[in-house]
Amino acid sequence: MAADHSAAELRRNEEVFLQGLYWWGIPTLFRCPAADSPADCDIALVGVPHSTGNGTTERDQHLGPRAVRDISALGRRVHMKYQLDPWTSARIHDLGDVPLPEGNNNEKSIEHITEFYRVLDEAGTPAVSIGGDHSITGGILQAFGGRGSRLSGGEKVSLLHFDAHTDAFQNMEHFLGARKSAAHWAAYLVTDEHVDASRSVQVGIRGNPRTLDWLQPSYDLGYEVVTMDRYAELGPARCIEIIRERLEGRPVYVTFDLDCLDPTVAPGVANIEAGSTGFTAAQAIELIQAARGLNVIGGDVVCLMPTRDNPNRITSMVANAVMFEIVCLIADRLRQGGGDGAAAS
Ligand SMILES: [Mn+2]
Repeated sequence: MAADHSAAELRRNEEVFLQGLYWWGIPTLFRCPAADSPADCDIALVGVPHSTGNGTTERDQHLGPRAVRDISALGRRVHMKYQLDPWTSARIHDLGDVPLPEGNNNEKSIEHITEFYRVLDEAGTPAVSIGGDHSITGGILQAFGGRGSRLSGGEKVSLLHFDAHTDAFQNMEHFLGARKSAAHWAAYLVTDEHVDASRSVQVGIRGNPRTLDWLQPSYDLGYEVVTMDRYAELGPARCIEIIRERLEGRPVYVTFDLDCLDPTVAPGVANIEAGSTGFTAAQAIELIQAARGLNVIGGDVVCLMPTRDNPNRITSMVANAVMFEIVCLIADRLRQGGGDGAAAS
């Protein structure tokens, strides 16, 4: 049966087969080579094991990167829609986890996150990260967006922000003592000029909040807000148009809070919204793909709560699948000759 394959080919096929078994070998992200620096790297994969920016639920979000690493080899796939093998078309390395020696100090940890990503920004290396609570996006974009940033060409970044919540909380200066918190990041990144809200979209916002004016901070900051109700009204095609109209021609960052997914799809998340239906994986991925061809300089997947996941680890697997989509957005752009983020804008 295998007569038309050489012995060397068969051995190579066995190696590739083993690489796709999640329980085999060393569990780097997507079984990419581990590296200490962004040298010779087109796309960096990073874990951000940070929990102290939230705290309103169980505080196990720092376990997210390890949980995804454990099953990540499952996601070493090719992208059929894009006809893309990102693992051979781009040099993608696992840069490990951001060191957070003062993990119980949110403000210090956000600074450490920014320092880590500044090294990637200076190298012009886009990054796809796994958190960690949503405060990590603040730390990352203090390095990737705005004045002095190479990846964004010194511009403010446009957000494609998936979430059940706006994270633009401003009623209190802190959240259980955390200032650059998981609830504040989408506000202070705008006022500190790292994000251009007028060219950003928040999508998937849902549920009954605690106050009637909870969307107002997003509107005041300038965000386009596509709630789940509005998504249902407009339909996916119109939502994709809205996303593209806002993001076209801008440096784009995709941030994906897993709580935008329905709890039946992603049960292991921090601030679960059980009372109203969230996205299916296919609906969310269709909207992520709206950013295809745009200058995507990075992205993250946040709020995974491995200790609350199903025994089959479905939420980790969905997190991995969303990371894969963001990796493929960037690898597809690089394949089209997008160069580094600084050059492509
Ligand atoms: Mn969030």
